[in-house]
Amino acid sequence: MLFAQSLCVPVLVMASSATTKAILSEKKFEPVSQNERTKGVKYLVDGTPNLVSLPLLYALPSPKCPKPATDASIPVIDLSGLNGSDDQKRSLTIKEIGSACEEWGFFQVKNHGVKISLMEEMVKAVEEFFNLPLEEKNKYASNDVMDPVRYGTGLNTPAKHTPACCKEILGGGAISESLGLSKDYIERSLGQGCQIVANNYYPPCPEPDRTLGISPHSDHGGLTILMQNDVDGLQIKHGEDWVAVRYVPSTFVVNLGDYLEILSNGKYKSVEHRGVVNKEKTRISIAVGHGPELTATVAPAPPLISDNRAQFKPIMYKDYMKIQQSSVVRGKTPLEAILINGDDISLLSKISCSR
Ligand SMILES: O=C(O)CCC(=O)C(=O)O
Repeated sequence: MLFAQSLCVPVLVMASSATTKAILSEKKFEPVSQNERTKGVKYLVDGTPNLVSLPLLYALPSPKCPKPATDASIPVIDLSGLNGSDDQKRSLTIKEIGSACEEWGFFQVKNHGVKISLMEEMVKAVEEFFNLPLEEKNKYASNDVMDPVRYGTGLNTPAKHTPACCKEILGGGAISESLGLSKDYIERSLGQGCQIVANNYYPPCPEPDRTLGISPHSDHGGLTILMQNDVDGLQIKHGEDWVAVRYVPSTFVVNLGDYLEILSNGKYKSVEHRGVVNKEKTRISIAVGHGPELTATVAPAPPLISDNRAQFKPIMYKDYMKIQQSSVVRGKTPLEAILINGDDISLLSKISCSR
C-alpha cells in the first residue's frame, strides 16, 4: 500500500503569520494568546460556535491577504501511458511530464494505480485524528523537526523509503528521462530517500480573505504527492498570478520541490504554493514529500551543467531542510540563498553545518 508505511505527521495549519494589523468586525472576539494558539485553529473553531470574525493573531496585513485567484487548469497526466509496451505512448507521457515540470512545476495524475478506496480511507483517518480530544493529539506535540511523528502548527518530519507512486514517476524514470538523464538517475541520487507526510486540517474560517491556511512556500524535496478531500484551496504561483488548482476526483497533485530544481540546474521549477481557506467547509490535505537521504549533497546533476555554469552551490540536504523549515524564511528564499549569482548568501552563514 502506498501510504500505509508512511509515518504520519499530523499538522494543524492556519495562518503562520501572527501579524496584528487588522480591523475586527462588530462581534468583538477575545484576543487569542500565544498559549491558546498552540491549541490550534480547530480547537478555536470547535469552541466558538458563532465565530464571525478572525482573531487578530491570525489576520494578515492587507498586502499579504489572498486576492481572487486566476482560473487556469494545470495539466492532468494519465500515468497509464508509462506502463505497458507501447513505446510511443510512453515517450508521449514523458514529454507531457517534462512540459508540465518546465511550465508549471505542478501537474495532476490519474490512473496512478492507487486504489480510490485507500485514498478515501487516508483522508478519513486524518479527519478522525483531528477529531480526537486535544490531550490525545498533544501526545504527539513536538517542536523537534527530526521527531518521527509530530503534531502542531506547520511541521514536517523525515522518514525513509520512497513509495510506489513516487517510484512510478521518479524511479519509473519519467522525470530523469524528460531531463535527458539515464532512467534511474534521480532514483539513484535519492539513495534510501527521505519521506515527509504532512496532514493538514483547515477548518472553516469566518473571514477567509484576511488570512491563509498555509503561507506561500516551495517544498524542499524532490517530488510532493498531494491528495485532498473534495474542497478546493491549493493555489500555485504561475508567473505573477496565483492560480487555483481545482480538485479533480481520484487524482493526486504532484509538484516538484527545490531538490529537483537544483538537480535540474534550474530547468525545472519548484513552484511556490499556498493554501486558502473558506467559510463553509473543512479542507483536509495530505502532502507526501520525497527527498534524498538527509546526508546527501544537493547539487546540479553534472550532465546538466553546460560550460561549467552550475546555478546552485552544493549543500547537504539536512542543512537545506533546516533553513527551509525555519519559520522566518518563507517563499523561495532558501533556494535563492544557494543561487550562485544570487544577491543574498547571508542565510548560508546562519546554517549550522552538521558535517
Ligand atoms: O493543503 C495544501 O493543498 C498544501 C499543503 C502544503 O503545501 C504543505 O503541506 O506543505
